[in-house]
Amino acid sequence: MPGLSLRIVVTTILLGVVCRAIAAKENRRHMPAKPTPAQAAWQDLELSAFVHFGINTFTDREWGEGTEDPALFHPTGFDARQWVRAFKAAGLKLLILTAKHHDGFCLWPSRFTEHSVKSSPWRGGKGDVVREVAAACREGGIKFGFYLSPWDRHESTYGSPAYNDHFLNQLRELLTGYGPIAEVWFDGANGEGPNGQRQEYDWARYYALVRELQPNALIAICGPDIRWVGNESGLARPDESSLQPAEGGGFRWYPAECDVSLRPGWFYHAAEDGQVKTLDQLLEIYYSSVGRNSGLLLNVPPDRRGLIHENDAKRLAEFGAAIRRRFGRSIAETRGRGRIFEVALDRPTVVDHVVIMEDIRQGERVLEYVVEGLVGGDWKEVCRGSVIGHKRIDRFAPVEVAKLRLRCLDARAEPVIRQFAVYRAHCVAPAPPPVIGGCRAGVPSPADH
Ligand code: FUL
Repeated sequence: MPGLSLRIVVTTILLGVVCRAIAAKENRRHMPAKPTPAQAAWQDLELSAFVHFGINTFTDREWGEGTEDPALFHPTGFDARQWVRAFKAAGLKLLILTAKHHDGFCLWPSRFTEHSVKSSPWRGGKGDVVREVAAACREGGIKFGFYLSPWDRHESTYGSPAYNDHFLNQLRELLTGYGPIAEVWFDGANGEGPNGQRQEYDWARYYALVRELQPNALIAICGPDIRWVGNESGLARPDESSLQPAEGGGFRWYPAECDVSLRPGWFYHAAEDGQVKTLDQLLEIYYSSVGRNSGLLLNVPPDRRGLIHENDAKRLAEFGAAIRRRFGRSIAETRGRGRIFEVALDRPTVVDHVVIMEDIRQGERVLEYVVEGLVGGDWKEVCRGSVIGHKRIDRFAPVEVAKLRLRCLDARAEPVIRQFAVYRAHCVAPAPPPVIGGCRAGVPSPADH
């Protein structure tokens, strides 16, 4: 009967609509927020390079006064391609350059100030560090972004409303002249300008300009897309979550970034050539940042030649090789949806690491998990944790297992595991890195950084 089949079709459609509405409501209840596509892509990068380079490189300082003579900026062998080669050896996938630090000296020939590379003897005043670095990144297949300090100790309008226009002019130059920008890093430091005045930063206009001119760029630190982890040691919390309390209640997606320098200072100082972090220190940082659901932004400051110093380049290569050695090839892995994920090994095998990833595009679902190994017929716990998020790396004392399983003990919604992978890294599993206390959670205010 056509009438009956029509009723069946209509009922089926209605049921489908109702079910989808209920599912969507459930999903909203359980999944307070999800990443934007750009945030999810950024979390996949995991490793980025921070490059502090500028007038301080030539004055041996960390913070310039703003009164430095631009003629001091004179790298003798500047080669951005050499930077990119060194960073790629370490597996770094994005480079963030200090286009302007607090001293106000611009690494590009800004039309809005004379305090820039155009007043320096480098490349006869025709040079543009930002252009060469952006081009080297494009050529090398890594992403490019910039740090632009709102605090400007040189600019005479600093401390007045006119400075916000000046800052926006400079921001516009960087956002329009150098191709795709992956990340804009706004440092919130706000000291006195040349007139002893402080500035009220017009963040809303800064953000609007980035959104307008580079909609795929993420705004970090004093910005809405990427959060400062709260220290400069490369340490995330064991339960570092991308779900953070939002102003006005609820949650927002706000992943953490750990910025840390390969050397004691952010800028290059010859006296620190012997203080490049050791491979073990770097690996600890990797575990406590990337291994804890955070991005690692590793600062590597070029020297006065305009090159990554040999000691740093060597360490970067060692770091990349160590990561590849440990995590280049898993013994076994699985993925999927559900609560329990099991991998059977061909034969009893010694293992010492697991790498767990959620499909964060579906949100951060897991709240508590345990990993167990089948040892002589019994399931024995090897590690446990709470947040997984984009990536969680757990290491444990080597143990011979026939099978390994991940059990999600608590979750906001059905876990979607992108990867549960098992490794034998052949390294002594050191004591777990320290748990940090006193770190700020949530939204950094400009004044905090
Ligand atoms: C801080 C700055 O004052 C430091 O010089 C450095 O740039 C660091 C990454 O951020 O706020």
